Amino acid sequence: MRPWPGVLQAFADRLPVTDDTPPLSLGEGNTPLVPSVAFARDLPGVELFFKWEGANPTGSFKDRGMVVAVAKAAESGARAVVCASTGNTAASAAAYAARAGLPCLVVLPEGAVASGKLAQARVHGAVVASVPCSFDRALGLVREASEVLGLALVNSVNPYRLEGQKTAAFEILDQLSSPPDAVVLPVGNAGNITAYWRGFCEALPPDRRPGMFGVQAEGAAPLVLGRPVEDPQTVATAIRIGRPASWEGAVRAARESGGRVLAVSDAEILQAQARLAQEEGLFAEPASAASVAGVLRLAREGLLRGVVVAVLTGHGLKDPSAAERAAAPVRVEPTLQALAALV
Ligand code: AN7
Repeated sequence: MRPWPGVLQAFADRLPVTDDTPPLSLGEGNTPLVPSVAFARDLPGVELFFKWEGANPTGSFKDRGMVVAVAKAAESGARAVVCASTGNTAASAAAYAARAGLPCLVVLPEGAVASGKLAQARVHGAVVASVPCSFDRALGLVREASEVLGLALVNSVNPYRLEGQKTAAFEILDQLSSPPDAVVLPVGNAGNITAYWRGFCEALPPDRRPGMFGVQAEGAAPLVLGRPVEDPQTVATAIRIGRPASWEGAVRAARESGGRVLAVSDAEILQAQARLAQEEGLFAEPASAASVAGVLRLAREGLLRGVVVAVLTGHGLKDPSAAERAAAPVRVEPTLQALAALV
């Protein structure tokens, strides 16, 4: 049987792979680029696609970078991997560490991680530490811990993470007949927008690169405010980050590409999430829906045209609270008549 190809296999020539890098894969990457069927009337002059990163093995884009970071950790003989996380990084680190046979320690901000992500970290056998502080402080803590305790840090400050994540840009170029005009994605710690921009810069000459538009939540928008946010708040817990580690990378991506970073409200995020689910058939988590809220906002301001890719970074099943806002099941008698009355 041929090995199931993942990011390390598909992009070996564009990643820091050596003969000693273990062939780690859960079949990550190669995610669908789904054309929008529902938003056309809101978006005159725009052709919208969704890069459906929820289709990755652990349900988020994190798998692209994590497979590289964990493979390189194993290659270097690391005794364990460690990360701080708003949830998806932890889920991905736990899964890839399990597969690589490495112990994994994840540090999560207490009470601020969606239930599905916490379940993933636990079920994959990571040691899960819940700390009563923000993500930003937890990241500071694991940065120190990785140095003092000699653990491989697999947050996106690890350069292998961004190397792996840039492969999403390569895929988008393979999936479209010509480069998109704009790419819109949610921004938390700002690793992903930095990685996409790197990918487009490696693959395209300057005049063909898309505008990069980063979307933050209004209550957690340090890049829009131009200063760190001490107590970030948003329903999109994945991007509840006040001091992005890749701050400079995000600013540079937006500036050099002719894009920008904007903020949307929690109400806009939840409405976009519901529309994605009900009109497109895509169940994305709130942070991912922020990119669609951003597309709608940018279009209203006349800032988008042509082919636009909205990155849906994570699966909605990770955070099932959306179902509680949607219509509840109706209890009916088990009869044909009762069902007929419903449709
Ligand atoms: C679904 O898991 O930071 O700007 O610790 O889970 O690269 O941080 C997650 C971030 C967007 C933001 N969408 O990406 C973590 C974490 C989803 C996310 C982001 C995250 P970055």
